[in-house]
Amino acid sequence: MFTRSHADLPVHAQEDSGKLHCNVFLRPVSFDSFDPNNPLASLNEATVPRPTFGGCYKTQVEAIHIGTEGAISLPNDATQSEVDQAIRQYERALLLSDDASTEAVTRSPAIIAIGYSGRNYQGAAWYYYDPSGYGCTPAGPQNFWFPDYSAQGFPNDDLESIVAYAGCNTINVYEHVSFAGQYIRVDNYVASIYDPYTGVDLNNKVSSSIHLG
Ligand SMILES: [Ca+2]
Ligand SMILES: [Ca+2]
Repeated sequence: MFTRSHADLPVHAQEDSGKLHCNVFLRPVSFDSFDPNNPLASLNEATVPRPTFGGCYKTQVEAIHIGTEGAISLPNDATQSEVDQAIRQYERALLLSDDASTEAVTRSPAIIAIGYSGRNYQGAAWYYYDPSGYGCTPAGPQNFWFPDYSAQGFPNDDLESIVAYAGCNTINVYEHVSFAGQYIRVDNYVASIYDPYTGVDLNNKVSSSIHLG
């Protein structure tokens, strides 16, 4: 599904610094039952922890290298397709090692999603991580919450496409911060944040998201 490179990107406001690739580390939340229409009502705890902003970089290779603490390293000229394959191969290798061993291992942060400012996986990219390294795999926490895209320099009202990784294959994206307003459920990936069945269009409107296994 990734056929274009970042070499021919349109000019975007985020490009002023030339750093188009930003890392953000999310935290899981404990909840009883998930109601996508009112997620906050299902929480055991009163507040959702704030994500940690990990900084922005000039290339996807650099952002992922630093975000995964060197676990995923690619040549600087790696294509978007090669990056996608490398992330999925690394996930599979970790799952196989889980099956082969019951010993706890120290993991690097796992990419659970990549969001893009443009449609069709183009533009500025934001890399969402689980710091524990398990994501929504069987041994992982199964859910991650991002309550406010406008906080900590993260681009608000800009998301237009998104890809899920590490078993966090359901992404609920919300129109407003704190999981309010209209939402769209994304399964695995979507090239445009638009639901043809309901007519809901959240392109350039998303302000919070929940990532579920
Ligand atoms: Ca956008
Ligand atoms: Ca919004």
